[in-house]
Amino acid sequence: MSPSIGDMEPAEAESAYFNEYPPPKALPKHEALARAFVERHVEANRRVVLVTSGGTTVPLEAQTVRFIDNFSAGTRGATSAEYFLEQGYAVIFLHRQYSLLPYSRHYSHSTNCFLDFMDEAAPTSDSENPDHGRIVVRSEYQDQMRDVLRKYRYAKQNNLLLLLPFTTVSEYMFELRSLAKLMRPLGSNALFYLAAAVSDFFIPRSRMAEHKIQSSEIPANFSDDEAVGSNDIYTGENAPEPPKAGKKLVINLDPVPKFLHRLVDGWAPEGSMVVSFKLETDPSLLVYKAKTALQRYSHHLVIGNLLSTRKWEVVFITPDPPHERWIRVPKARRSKSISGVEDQVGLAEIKKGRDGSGPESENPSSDTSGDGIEIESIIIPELVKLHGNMIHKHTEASRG
Ligand code: 9Z3
Repeated sequence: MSPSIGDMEPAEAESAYFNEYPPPKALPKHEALARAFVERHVEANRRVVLVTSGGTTVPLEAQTVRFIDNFSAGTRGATSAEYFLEQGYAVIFLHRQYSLLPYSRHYSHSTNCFLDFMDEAAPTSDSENPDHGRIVVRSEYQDQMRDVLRKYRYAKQNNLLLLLPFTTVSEYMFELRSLAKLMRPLGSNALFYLAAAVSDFFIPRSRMAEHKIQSSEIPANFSDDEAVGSNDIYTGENAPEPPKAGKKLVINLDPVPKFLHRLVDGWAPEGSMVVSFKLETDPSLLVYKAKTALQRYSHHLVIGNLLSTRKWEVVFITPDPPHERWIRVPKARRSKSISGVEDQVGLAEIKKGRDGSGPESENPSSDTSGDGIEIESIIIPELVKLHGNMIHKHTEASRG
């Protein structure tokens, strides 16, 4: 039996994985766009960040009817992209198709439906149709929408934001590999911010059903030459006596190869900064898992977050002291979150000699207006400082 990809060395796993899948149809077009984008910003000596965002799908069939997905809506990625743009970065936004996008995210939630921001004004005497008023933004939203619209238009007009979509986990991998290589001319001005929730498991192409997995037996005397025999249909383990209601489907998934090694050691530009995210649900595991990831891949920063508190706190795990640094939205500035559990803020921090003043006292903010702030407005400026330090060190080192 040939070894599974999970048992191979990183470079071997890379060719085995990428040989198994056809590249995404949109890849050549995305590459052309990214090449031109990178060239423009190399010329301007601008920093460029690749932000990955949203979940990935894991198809169960080659002609995909069903797939496995995850919870990520792409809030972290889309919000972070806006703050990177504010910091003067150009952003390649590699996102799950239909997940949240920078700027338009403010109006695309079902709870924030753009139609609720609009109104029809009273018809005026010069209206073409006396029944038709102009469509306008409601007066209470004018300031907020003007602000978002201006930033959006600025990013677009100055070619600072490149939106590239993917859907499946393999499309994500192909795109990431190509983009990282295309970013090489940027050198240390390149930053990788891997916020996408990438599936850890997949069905290798060689074991994947071509057609829709059947939930009931195909009759033995079914003799259409075009049809697939019921024995050929991938359904995993069938119950010995299939219940009348239908077959059981057992899905057998392989681990997705960890390409962070390849990104850090091969694809990404020399001197660039690589930041990955670690997501956990168990507070007692978060710091341990984030530290292990940093050691394993020898990159520059792991940002750890818990599913339940991710809007209010994250931990920066770095190779240099202080090694573990918590970033929190002060208590008074935390926005409500439907899925969040505020009681869990602080639980993942291993208490060692803390002054007992409580997690909410960190990152004190002089601004006490009480309005909610987004944690990305704290994360990104901190990260930009770290990236600046790295660029500085790299420039010094190359001067000798
Ligand atoms: C994250 O941890 C992101 O912060 C979230 C953002 C996915 C939690 P939302 O889209 O959520 O704003 O709702 N991303 C990385 C998650 C991940 O899959 N990391 C891998 C892991 O934990 C390592 S690359 O093993």
